[in-house]
Amino acid sequence: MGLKGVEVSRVVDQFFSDVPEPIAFGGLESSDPLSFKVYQPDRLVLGKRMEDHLRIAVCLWHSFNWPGSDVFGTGTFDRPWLASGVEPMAAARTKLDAAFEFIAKLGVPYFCFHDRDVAPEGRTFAETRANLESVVGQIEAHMARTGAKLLWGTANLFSHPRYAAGAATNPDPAVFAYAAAQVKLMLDATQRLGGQNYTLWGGREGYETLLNTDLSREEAQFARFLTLVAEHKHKIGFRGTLLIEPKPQEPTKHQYDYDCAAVHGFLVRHGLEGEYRVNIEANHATLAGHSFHHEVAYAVANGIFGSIDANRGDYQNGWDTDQFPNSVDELALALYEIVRAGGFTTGGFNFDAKLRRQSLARADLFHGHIGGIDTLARALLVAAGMIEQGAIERFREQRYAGWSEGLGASILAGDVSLEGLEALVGDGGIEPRPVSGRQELLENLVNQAIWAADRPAPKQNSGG
Ligand code: XLS
Ligand code: NI
Ligand code: NI
Repeated sequence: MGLKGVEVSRVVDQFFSDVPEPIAFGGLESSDPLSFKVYQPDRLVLGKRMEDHLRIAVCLWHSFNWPGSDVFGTGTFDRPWLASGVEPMAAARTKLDAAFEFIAKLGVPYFCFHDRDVAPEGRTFAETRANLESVVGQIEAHMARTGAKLLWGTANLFSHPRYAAGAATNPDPAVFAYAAAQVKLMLDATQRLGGQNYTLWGGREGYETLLNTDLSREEAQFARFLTLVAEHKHKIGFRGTLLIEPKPQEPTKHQYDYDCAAVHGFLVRHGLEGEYRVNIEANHATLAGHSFHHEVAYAVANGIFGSIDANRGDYQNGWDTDQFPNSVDELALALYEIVRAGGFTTGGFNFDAKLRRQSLARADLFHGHIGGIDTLARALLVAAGMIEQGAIERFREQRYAGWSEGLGASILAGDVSLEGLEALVGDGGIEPRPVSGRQELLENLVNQAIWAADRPAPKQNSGG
């Protein structure tokens, strides 16, 4: 195509001109597809603004740095800055213009990006670093102009051929060093931009075949890498949270950060459990054979819950389809765990979701996000309803009540031995009586909360 930089910036001056106004709340009665049906940033839910509960972010990779290609075909999307022949730094600038126009029109508070989404790799590391530094200055200006904030930054340690055999877990220490240098730069950039978290997704930290893989070496390397990152965080005084994003496979056959439990075990083995939390992606839970609800509940229960990559998979496909979420039923259960645990601290809902390859219209990016945001908002109302109603929580508490007193408390305190328990049971002093788990009743309560959330917002609770 060979567009020159100047021409490209003119093309994207008002890239989303089909969507002239910021997206507003229209309510369920509105027939305008470019309006929110449920999401009202100022609406109070359990005493907190919807926007502050959900902390929504737009991701720059799928939405602005992916051309709509798949393994069988080239890009289908209208993304002029990705055309071949465009000068890379001019392309980066116009891409950012379009991205921040989108974020501002969508009206969400946060965004997330990889170093390579915004700044091209140069011929040398020094050139790459200079590219990133210059682009970070432009991001700062966009943030000041629009008020958008950085939820998290991350380094792309998987696209370049040097990372084919992994980054931290590469058999070549030179690749480890290169990855470390890249993360150092991006962690610095994240801090400079006031990022709330820094994420590491180990896309190629795993293996293709065990025949050429030394598992124990790779684990030690990975632990060393994550320790270096945590040390640098403290050295520069970065106050955000370090996050690890579990995913079981894809692109490699097996990835070490398989799921929340595998990550947690790894962190504990290496004394890093106080340094990292997890960024849980819905579709990655599906790929690991778990429900999203399970992954969130596991992270909350083990004190490592951090942030969410919102999307959904396809239950018939075994890959990361990254579709926009649209199931209130599924998200309500995850939100129930998050809200009852006190909600996000530094985390939020990042839309790590991509359009389908045939969704060619520029406005489709709005439709994907609007639908996902409304689904989250409705799921939040359902979760709040479940919490306010309280029956599920009461049942769970009462189910374990025996552990807070008498026999249960003395077992947990270590006051009774196996022999002691045998004596107690043998004396006939203990006779367990099975009780109902009440699953159907509890599932009905969830459905009732889903149906009840259809009621319009009470007047005193609705804001602008
Ligand atoms: C890929 C991951 C990736 C991370 C960021 O499957 O979800 O997009 O979120 O590197
Ligand atoms: Ni992700
Ligand atoms: Ni993913």
